[in-house]
Amino acid sequence: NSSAQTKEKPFYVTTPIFYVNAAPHIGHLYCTVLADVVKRWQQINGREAYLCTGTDEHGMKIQRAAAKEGMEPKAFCDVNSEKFRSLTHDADISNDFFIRTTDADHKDAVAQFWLQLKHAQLGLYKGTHEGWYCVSDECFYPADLVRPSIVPQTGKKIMVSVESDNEVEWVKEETWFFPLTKYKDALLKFYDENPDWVKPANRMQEVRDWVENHLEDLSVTRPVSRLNWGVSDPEDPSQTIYVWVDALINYITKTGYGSKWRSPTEDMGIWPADLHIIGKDILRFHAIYWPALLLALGLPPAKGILCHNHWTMSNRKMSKSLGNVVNPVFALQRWDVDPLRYFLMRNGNFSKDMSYSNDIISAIYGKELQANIGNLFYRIAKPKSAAGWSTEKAVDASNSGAFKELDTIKGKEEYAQFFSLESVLARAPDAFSNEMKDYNTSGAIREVYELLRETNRFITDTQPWVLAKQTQPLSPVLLNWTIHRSAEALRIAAILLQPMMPGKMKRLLDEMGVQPTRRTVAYAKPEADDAYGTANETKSNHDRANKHLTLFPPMAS
Ligand code: ME8
Repeated sequence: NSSAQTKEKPFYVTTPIFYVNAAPHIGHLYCTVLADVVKRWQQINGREAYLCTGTDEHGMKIQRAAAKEGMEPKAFCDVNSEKFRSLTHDADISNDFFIRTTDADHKDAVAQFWLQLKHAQLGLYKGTHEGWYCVSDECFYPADLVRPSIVPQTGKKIMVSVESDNEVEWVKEETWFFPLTKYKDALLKFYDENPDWVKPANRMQEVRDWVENHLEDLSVTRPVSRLNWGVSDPEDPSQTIYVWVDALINYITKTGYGSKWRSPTEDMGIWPADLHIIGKDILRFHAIYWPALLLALGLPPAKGILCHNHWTMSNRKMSKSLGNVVNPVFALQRWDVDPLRYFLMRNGNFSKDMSYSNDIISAIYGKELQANIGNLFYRIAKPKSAAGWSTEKAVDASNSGAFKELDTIKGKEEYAQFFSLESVLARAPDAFSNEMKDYNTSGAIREVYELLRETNRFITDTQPWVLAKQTQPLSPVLLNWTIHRSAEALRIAAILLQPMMPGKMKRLLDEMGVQPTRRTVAYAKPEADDAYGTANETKSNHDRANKHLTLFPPMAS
């Protein structure tokens, strides 16, 4: 049938795969939560979606880290990879795949990709390579991008990368080369045809500048004498494949490359990815090397790259090498999963570095989660016997056309406050979606925050608890109207915030009696759902007020 034929390819989003030389930190968690939010956003927009994350386990950096611990590399990787895997679980990440580059299917995919690359028309060639190699960044730097430095503790003179400040060492060796310079025109053409390929735009410009001015052929193996922890060239076992080539291929492994497909004439499953989410530190690998490698095989690159900035502690990039890291496991325990996810998505951005601080999280928790969402939830979902209203009755009143009675007072100055929520209620859902189109979670959250703040203000102004006791003819309908508009705002906000706070928003929507099938973005507009309400009257008021209605409990400081 034709609908099956035209069925949209599922959305496929990826995170970088993380080095296992040390335990995860907040930066890794941020990127993974962002990818999860993107995936869940697609899902509540009705699209099938997949998320791949995992760990990068080969290469010199890991080989040395394992040796330092006196461990076999694989055993070392097992221990550290597990920390990343359990973090995805603890942070409620809905990843479909957790890839390890030591997985058999991945090593097989790398070997096949390698052979295709070697025998491609503009394929690999062998030569002598010399240059400055940085083990910490796992890449060579051109001579104009290194500088002398001194190790403060020892006074030792070393050379470091200008970009990352990490130590570089001079190496000269026989390796295979990828003729990257021959792909210059193809890359520039690709960027021309896809001007928004890398977001934000200044990052696209950086990539372009690099391709125009700094392109060099890429040394893509290391002699096995120097590096044996990796995938070796099946035809030339004296060479181990460069860890970055190995790592980038992860994005196609789980789509079935090597096992189900090898060329674009076959069904590539969920490839090409719709979005690679990466930090600015690894832009060049993703925006230059990776598309060039795929172009060499005639395969399509991902449809887009989202490049985020870094979390800092005391103004320095949080990094495993520097040791100034926040342990995400402790942070999750301290703040709980959803509040931490909310904070990361609220303060994450693509234009400047972001500072991590418990004081900031604490302030946001109090002001936005407890006093705004939590308070509105408490006000709206109060049991009717205590408050004199119910959302169920309010929804019924809306369905029965009772609000038509209010037509007579619309536009009258003394009733203005009753209609003061309408404009923001109408605007917020689209505004949220627009921000999410650019993956701007921070802007999206701001829209919902504004909606809920206005709704709390609306309730304070209209005083439903007073209306509930009044006996004027319009009082009952005004009461239902006030509760209905407030409940709509809360229901819509909860639907939209599901990707950021899946657990808390599920509870909120459950308590409001919103049916599970009515939690998609299509329902996130006023009057889109005509059958919900806090019908749950069986629990004692005390119980509900003190326990069940506290969405964001007080934090121990
Ligand atoms: O580069 N703030 O792995 P990696 C925000 N294995 N995000 C941060 C961050 C910070 N301070 N520090 C790290 C590698 N990240 C390679 C990737 S992909 C085929 C191979 C995040 O463990 C950010 O997304 O160093 C960054 O790009 C990534 O972790 C690098 O993780």
